Amino acid sequence: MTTELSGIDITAVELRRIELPLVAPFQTSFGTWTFRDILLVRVHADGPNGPVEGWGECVAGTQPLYSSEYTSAAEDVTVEHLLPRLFAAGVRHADDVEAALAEVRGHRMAKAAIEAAVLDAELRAAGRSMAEHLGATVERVPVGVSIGILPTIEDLVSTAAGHLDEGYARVKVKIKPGWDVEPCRRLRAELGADFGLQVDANAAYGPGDIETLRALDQFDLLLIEQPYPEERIVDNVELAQAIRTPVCLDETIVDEAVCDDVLRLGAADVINIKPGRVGGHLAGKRIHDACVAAGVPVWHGGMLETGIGRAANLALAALPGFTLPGDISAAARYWARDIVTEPAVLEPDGTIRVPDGPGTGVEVDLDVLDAVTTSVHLHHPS
Ligand code: SMG
Ligand code: MG
Repeated sequence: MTTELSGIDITAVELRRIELPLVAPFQTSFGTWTFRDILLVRVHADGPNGPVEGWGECVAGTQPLYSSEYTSAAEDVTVEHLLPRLFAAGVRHADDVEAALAEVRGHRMAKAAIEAAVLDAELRAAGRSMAEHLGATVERVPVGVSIGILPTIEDLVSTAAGHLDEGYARVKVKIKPGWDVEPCRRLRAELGADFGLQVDANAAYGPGDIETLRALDQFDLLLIEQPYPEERIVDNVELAQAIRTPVCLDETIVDEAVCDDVLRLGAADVINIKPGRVGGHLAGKRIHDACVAAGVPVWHGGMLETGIGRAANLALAALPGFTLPGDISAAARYWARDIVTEPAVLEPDGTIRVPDGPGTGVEVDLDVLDAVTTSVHLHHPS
């Protein structure tokens, strides 16, 4: 990453909460999401050629169920602890956001949204795309779709078949104890041996479940994602040795240091990168680089983002180490309407185009956004 960008002077930061209904309920081992309650960060700044703005999306959920972070906590820490430090440090470059906020522990999703907004504004000021800035090597990225736990296995088979017909490069199925081996068996029996299939447990299992997890080996899965709780790193080493299915970590990888431990211990065969979870797209890029150096494949996760967050994710997912399809689906998979930016669409070959305009390359539709906004506050330096 270079800092040849000339920087911006931040004049104000808008924090906006929006609420968007999902097109269908999304159930995981930890709960069901029917809508998204999202904190957006909008940076207003002066650039070398005049005023610019940039947007960042916080991926925290309404409740602290996927991780300890949640939307109201992200808003609170941003107002009380992060923006005062951002302003006091006089940050002019996205590269400097992480250091300015470092003394606040954790709260990576909140920090990531601030960094994303500063980066978007700085790149728009420079007329440069986020994809190019991060080091993208492709113009389109292969994508899959993540399917929640459904009322019946028949529903799952027909939903998966529908997404494969649409052209998605693979499907990911949420699992939990009691909804694991049989759903996979039926998917393989009815949809064939050849399509890309992976599963995500969202930490619902423990070492006592190893026989169930080994039973999944027969289905030739691309990977099993986050079988055990976030902190159980050594148990993952044992699991990775005990089963054939590649073990992937999501929730565990909260930053570069943990990723380093995981790589050194051999606790994962594959790493899921979510910029929000690791504190930003710049940290996400560094984790990508570390995984590439270690020979460990990565793929881009998703947090049911709007077009704002998804555009930034597409830029990162275009880096060369992202060799597996991402959880970056078309807008229509998430939202019945909204849609706060031009919608991401699935290409017939199972890819989504990486925006190449300045910053994230998408424009926010303020009329649509205003209609779904539940609160908005403007914060100024000093
Ligand atoms: O954005 O398509 C998406 C969702 C992908 O399954 C997805 N995300 O653990 O990977 C994961 C989950 C986290 C969100 S669950 C509500
Ligand atoms: Mg996951």
